[in-house]
Amino acid sequence: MRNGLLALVLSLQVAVVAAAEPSIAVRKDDGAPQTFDAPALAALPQHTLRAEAHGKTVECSGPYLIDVLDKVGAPHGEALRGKQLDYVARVRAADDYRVVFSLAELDPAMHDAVPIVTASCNGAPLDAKDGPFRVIVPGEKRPARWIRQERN
Ligand SMILES: Nc1nc2c(c(=O)[nH]1)N[C@H]1C(S)=C(S)[C@@H](COP(=O)(O)O)O[C@H]1N2
Ligand SMILES: [Mo]
Repeated sequence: MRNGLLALVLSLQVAVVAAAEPSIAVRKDDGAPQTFDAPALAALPQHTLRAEAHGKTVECSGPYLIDVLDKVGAPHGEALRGKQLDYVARVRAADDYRVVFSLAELDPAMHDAVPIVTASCNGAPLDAKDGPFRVIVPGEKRPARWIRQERN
């Protein structure tokens, strides 16, 4: 546990290894990381959402972030209740930018519009600045948690 206030830390690390297929690594607490490349993410149920950033609407598709976290045992739906409501997902990008989501705001059974992990917006793959993967967060007034892969 990295933070004494938290019963569980779920960490989604976005990382690109030069010689390998781009993938994201997801880890629950200090468990073993599980990696997802583009085909693995595409194999999960896909959702398309429209969201606004800097006054422009984008349409992006991909799995719900919670469905990726489900693969390492994150509770959602009926299982997300009581003591689980302080569980968080930490997301880290290659530039070490970090954001946090509570599981409750990732779960479509709890929240109206929930974040996806996308590899393509407006019908095109993300470019090198934003991609290969980006979390799109509907309903945010600033896209500060639209965490993208970036190399500064
Ligand atoms: N990896 C990473 N993601 C990030 C950031 C960052 O510095 N690094 N900045 C955030 C902030 S504060 C904003 S406003 C948006 C900016 O996205 P844009 O470059 O597509 O406008 O990306 C967010 N995602
Ligand atoms: Mo920002």
